Amino acid sequence: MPIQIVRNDITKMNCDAIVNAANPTLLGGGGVDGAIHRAAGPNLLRECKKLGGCKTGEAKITSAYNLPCKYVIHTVGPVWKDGNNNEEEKLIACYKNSLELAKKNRCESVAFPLISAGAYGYPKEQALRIAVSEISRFLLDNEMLVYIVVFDKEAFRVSKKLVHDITEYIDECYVEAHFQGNSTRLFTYPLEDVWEEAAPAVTEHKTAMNLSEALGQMDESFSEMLLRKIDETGITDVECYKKANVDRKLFSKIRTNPQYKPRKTTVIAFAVALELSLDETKEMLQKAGYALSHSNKFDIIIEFFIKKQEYNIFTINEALFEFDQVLLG
Ligand code: AR6
Repeated sequence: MPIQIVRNDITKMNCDAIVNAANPTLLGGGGVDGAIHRAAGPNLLRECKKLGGCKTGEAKITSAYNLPCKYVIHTVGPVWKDGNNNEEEKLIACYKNSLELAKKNRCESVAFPLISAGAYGYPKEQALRIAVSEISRFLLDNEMLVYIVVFDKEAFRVSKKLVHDITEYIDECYVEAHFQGNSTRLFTYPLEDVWEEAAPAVTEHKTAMNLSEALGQMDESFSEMLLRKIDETGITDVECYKKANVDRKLFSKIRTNPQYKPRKTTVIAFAVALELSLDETKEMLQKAGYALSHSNKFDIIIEFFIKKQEYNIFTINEALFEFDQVLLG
């Protein structure tokens, strides 16, 4: 998954480079800067002293010494005043310059903290939005695994309104599932979803027809349906897997093996990338042996977004993260 949002201490990240939210002196400080210097040991400060500081929005690279990564990329975020002092532009530059520096140093994986979202006071929601959109932009033209490391859950709050809407939708769906009696079992197994649609109050013949039609549909595998949908939608393979937040290697495995058995989150990621309707999403899931259930929070959140035709995978992942669910891609 090219962008992963994880909750961790960045000094524990085992990747090629971690990014430090530094200050213009590059001589250490509090927050993530302090944690990185403590974990790296005094040689990091020794090297930083030779760099002659760093301007806001720019980035410089050093070795990582005692840290588990190879490099530390130091960038200086803007201090938040009121949003009218080019704060956004400067924060965008931090991500852009850090990623370019990582690329120049052949890093395959990089971890970012939420730059400026601590002592520098940038509103966390906006800081996260900028991080996600700048990293996504970079990944359109580059292959890299980029982590956004969130230290505390409070730093990662999706909009209250969205949380409220999702919570309401989850409640509604649970109630609906409750009134359907045995629906938990019915919804749990993929093939029983077929029965859900085929069984009620129809003749045996009709039921058999529907079932054979449904089985007929299963002739097309997940991989075949995915490739067909990509063709129909007119997007390129690259656009599709990038939008799905899926890496190139996984996509090529799916492409070359018509019987590839993807994870459920991968199927949904592609459904979102292709902006499939809810019915098409269910069809694609079914081909991979999965279903959407109303007794499962993850599934309800996915349904919520697809029904709203909100297909930004990062927004969906932020919401899944908020509700402690596994992420897409
Ligand atoms: N791992 C991951 N994220 C962390 C960690 C950690 N170990 N520690 C804090 N964060 P901040 P800034 C999060 O204040 O706003 C320093 O003194 C934290 O929750 O570290 O860019 C520098 O020297 C927040 O979301 O950086 C500068 O003077 C995010 O990292 C100034 O602070 C950034 O918080 C820079 O301020």
